[in-house]
Amino acid sequence: MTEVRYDWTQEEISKIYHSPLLDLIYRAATIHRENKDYAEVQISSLISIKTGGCPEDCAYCPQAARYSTGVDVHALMPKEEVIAAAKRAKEGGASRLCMGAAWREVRDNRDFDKVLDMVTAVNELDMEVCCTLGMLTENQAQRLADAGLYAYNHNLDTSKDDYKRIITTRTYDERLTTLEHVRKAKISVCSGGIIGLGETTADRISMLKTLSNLPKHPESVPINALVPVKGTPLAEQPRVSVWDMVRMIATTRIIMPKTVVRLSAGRTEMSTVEQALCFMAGANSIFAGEKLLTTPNPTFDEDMFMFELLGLKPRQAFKNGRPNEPKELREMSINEVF
Ligand code: SAM
Ligand code: DTB
Ligand code: SF4
Repeated sequence: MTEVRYDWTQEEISKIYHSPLLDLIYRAATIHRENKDYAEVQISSLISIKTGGCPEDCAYCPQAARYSTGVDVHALMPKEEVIAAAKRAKEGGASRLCMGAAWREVRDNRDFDKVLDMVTAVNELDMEVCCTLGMLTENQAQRLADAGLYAYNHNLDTSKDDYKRIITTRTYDERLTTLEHVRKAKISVCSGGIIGLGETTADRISMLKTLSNLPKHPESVPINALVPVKGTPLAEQPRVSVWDMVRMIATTRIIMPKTVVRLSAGRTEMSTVEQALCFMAGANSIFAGEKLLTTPNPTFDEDMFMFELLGLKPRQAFKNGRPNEPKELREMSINEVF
């Protein structure tokens, strides 16, 4: 069994990232097969429950109010619409629903009460519920856990040094503090980043170092390729090469062997062959459904065709136990992925 380490150094990760590509893929694939049912891919579906008008200045984001991106601003979606979308996602094969809100942070108001209600309702559909709502206090994380939240997504996006170039309205440490609050509430942690922001490879490696040096590895790490959106400061960024995506996924798989690695934004630009390489390199999760939050994504049908072709199968919900199980049981199961 592969040893799980929490003390990876920049030099060690860099050596892995820069190793000859086929050696890198082979090593990642070997670890993947030692640790998991490698043919099983978790399908998560995204729904934007509150869109646009965000006060933050994240340079990549079409939902930041300060950029003219053509994204329509929507208030919080009614619960019935969320449930209908969750049912469609489940029919499409998704075992997890991730609800995203264009908020800087959660406020203790009626909208948060409504989100808690949505969490409970989607949980009752036998789906793993995930939220990505911005920063959380310890108490808010606990309230989400009590409502039945399974996972929380909160990305680091890039390295600590590069952060100020991408976002000035919050700090890296604030991001890490929210991850601590999520961990403390025994919610599964989902945290990763974006490549193609104009970062250096050292920044990518540094972000992976931060994630792999956390007291526990995140249960999922999404690797997004930037979707350049007109109107954002990063609109003219060139698309990332698939080789960079493969290197990033393989390195993540090697240093966090038990983590679910999600091939996230950017799949519409990738061929089936390119995505197959990412699965070979250790990716075992995708976002499915024709939209991410505001940008396009392959349809469920296209993905099912790809799964069939590659011999992949969707992972069932709650393989690691349920959030409402007795606390001790949940503590045991939450980091024993697969
Ligand atoms: N507002 C919350 C937050 O920032 O945590 C939740 C929603 S936010 C849109 C979730 C994540 O989407 C970001 O952290 C970022 O990693 C990703 N994202 C946003 N725009 C993107 C883009 N254009 N391309 C790739 N990923 C993007
Ligand atoms: C993540 O890492 N990627 C997703 C999800 N977590 C919330 C979001 C991707 C957003 C891409 C741009 C958009 O559709 O607005
Ligand atoms: Fe707001 Fe999140 Fe977009 Fe940043 S990434 S502008 S916090 S919605």
